[in-house]
Amino acid sequence: MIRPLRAIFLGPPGAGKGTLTGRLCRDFPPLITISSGDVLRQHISDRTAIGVQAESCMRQGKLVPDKVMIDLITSEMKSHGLLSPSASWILDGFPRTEIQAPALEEALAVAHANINLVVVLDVPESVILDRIENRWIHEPSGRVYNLTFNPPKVPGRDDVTGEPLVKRLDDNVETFQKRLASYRETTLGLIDYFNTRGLVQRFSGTSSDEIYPKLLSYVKHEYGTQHQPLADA
Ligand code: G5P
Ligand code: MG
Repeated sequence: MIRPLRAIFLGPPGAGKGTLTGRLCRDFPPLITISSGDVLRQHISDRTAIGVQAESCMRQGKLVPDKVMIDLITSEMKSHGLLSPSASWILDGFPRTEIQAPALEEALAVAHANINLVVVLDVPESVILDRIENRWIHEPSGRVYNLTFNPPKVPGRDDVTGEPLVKRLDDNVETFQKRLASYRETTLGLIDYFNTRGLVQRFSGTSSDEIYPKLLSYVKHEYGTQHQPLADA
């Protein structure tokens, strides 16, 4: 069996989407992930027009308008050569509304590269607030740290570049509650949308270390002969 992986990752804020997609890309080298949040943060840092609009939405825990996100992520996929039947990729955080999903599927249908997996992370809300308060990121790469779970080797510095780590503008209790509400209101409906096509696989747990071996084993089993995994867990 040789099958490209074309996956969407869904889950509440702080569920570990970035952490787990990062591990899969490490273990399946040809795999590429695009995080919609990381793309937006890069625009904010570059002070583009999209960045200015996104910053205001993110500060309020609101979603960025669908049209902006659809154009942004499909052109990002295009520039990475992902609109092709042979490419393997994971989208983290996009699509997340019932308007974004069919628009993405339309672009993928033209490229004969339809989504073949939707991963839903079930992590209890009670454990994720604490994660967010302790999160630090390396903005240019999107690498994510947590002061207790995976602290940087040198405090305040990225492990790879040594550059300073920063807090995300939306990682505070008030905005986090709004992000959670937005997830419940919009993204939960999307899970039903993909469920009707038989694409959804749920992975549950209270820790990324508990979820990752299950995820790795599934991906290895379904797609593993094309991407040789480097590690078992
Ligand atoms: P984002 O950037 O997509 P969210 O809210 O969906 O943001 P977030 O917060 O990035 O999701 P995550 O990626 O699921 O969470 O989680 P993560 O970063 O891997 O882990 C969270 C923290 O926990 C990290 O510090 C990590 O180290 C730690 N951690 C991981 N596992 C464990 C564990 O097992 N134990 C412990 N103790 N810690 C752990 O979107 C942000 C905003 O951008 C806009 C919206 O405004 C959105 O609010 N946006 C969009 N708007 C419209 N449409 C879209 N498609 C949009 N995409 C983004
Ligand atoms: Mg993330």
